[in-house]
Amino acid sequence: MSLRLRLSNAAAALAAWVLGAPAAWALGQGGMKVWLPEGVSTFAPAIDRLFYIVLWITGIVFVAVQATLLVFLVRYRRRPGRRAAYTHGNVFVEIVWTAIPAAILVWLAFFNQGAWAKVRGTPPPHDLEVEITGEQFAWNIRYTGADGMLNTPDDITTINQLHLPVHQTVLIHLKSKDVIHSFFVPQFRVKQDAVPGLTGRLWVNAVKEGQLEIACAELCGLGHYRMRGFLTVESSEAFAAWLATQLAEQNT
Ligand SMILES: [Cu+2]
Repeated sequence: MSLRLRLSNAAAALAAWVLGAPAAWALGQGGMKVWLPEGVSTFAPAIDRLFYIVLWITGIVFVAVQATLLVFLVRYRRRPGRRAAYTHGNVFVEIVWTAIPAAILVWLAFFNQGAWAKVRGTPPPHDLEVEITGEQFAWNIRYTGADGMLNTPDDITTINQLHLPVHQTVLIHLKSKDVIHSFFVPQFRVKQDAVPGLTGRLWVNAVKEGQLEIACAELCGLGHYRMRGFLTVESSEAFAAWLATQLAEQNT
């Protein structure tokens, strides 16, 4: 490779390394949604904060490591008359670079214990209960009827249409009919496997009205790509009206 080509490659790599990570970070922070879509659940900010802490730590280490690599590439490049030296490593340095990430991991775990307990611990009292069952290749949604209980004759069911009232705590029972699916609503920061034979329990409280999508985040078969649900977060009144329409349609 010619020196010019090598230099231009190095310059391009340097630009990608040094500019790429902070630029993407800035875009993500600026609401341009490069990293994450807008978070619209009550626990989304806590999850995003953890995400960005990890991104900052790994980003700084990444840039530092790549910059060092570049400096070493230039500084210790092959030169006539200079022999390579053999080194066996340095135990002290290895202990340090193992201990620091370990300490960071432990710190992250303790620091985010509260967020974990909130999202995955005992769900808060709920206003609404929904059962969502994954199936090759659709989401079956089941609402309690007038009796407020699931799996009774007055249930209201839909396929791929999930409506939720805004600012209400919804308890979701997640099931699967056949294979492992994964219920994923990026804006909620919710992703949970639906496992046959098990009922997963999750909860969400949406803070903003809008149209979202449910993705299946587990390769569940040939039709996986079209396993797509539509999620509407709306006012309690609109939700009640929609549910009444569904019930009327079901009874005709
Ligand atoms: Cu699936």
